[in-house]
Amino acid sequence: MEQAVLILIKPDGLIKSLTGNILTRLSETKLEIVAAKIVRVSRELAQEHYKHLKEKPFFNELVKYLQGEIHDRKKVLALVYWGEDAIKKCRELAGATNPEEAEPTSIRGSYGRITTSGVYENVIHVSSNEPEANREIKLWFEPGEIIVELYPQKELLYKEHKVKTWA
Ligand code: 3AN
Repeated sequence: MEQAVLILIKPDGLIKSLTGNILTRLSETKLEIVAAKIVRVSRELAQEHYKHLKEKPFFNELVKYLQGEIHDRKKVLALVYWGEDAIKKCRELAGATNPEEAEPTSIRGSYGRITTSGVYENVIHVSSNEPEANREIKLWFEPGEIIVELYPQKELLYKEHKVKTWA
């Protein structure tokens, strides 16, 4: 079954210069990249992304981590991969959530760690299932930023809507 998955290379992945390694590993899946961008993550976006973990004791630290406040690297690389069994393939490569339990050759097993504050710094986010992938992709990307039509779209006509353009 063809499906889409959201991948985030988190601030620890970026500060450790792991982007190239991670993209090379992901290319083993033969999936297609259909969207990619660098994002400065707002508190609102991070909270919405991790809303299923709102009640966890590590929630605030996790939000700060995704915003890059822990690594002083305030950005993430967001990508959408698309193709056959995309979620399963990417999650296998990523490895378990806890980097110490992750298979040693997986991305998290190779590069993740547990900080003294207890948050798992696991370098990469991969959507956990199809409904979550759909929710997350719509949260991180606008329709025009994805080169295929993954979801139904609608057109709105905005009047006196301020947009930025090159000067
Ligand atoms: P995954 O990212 O593998 O889908 P989630 O969504 O349960 O796992 O967790 C999101 C993030 O929250 C993880 N990537 C990790 O950084 C952090 N996290 C999850 N569980 C824990 C935990 N028990 N202790 C500390 N941090 C955690």
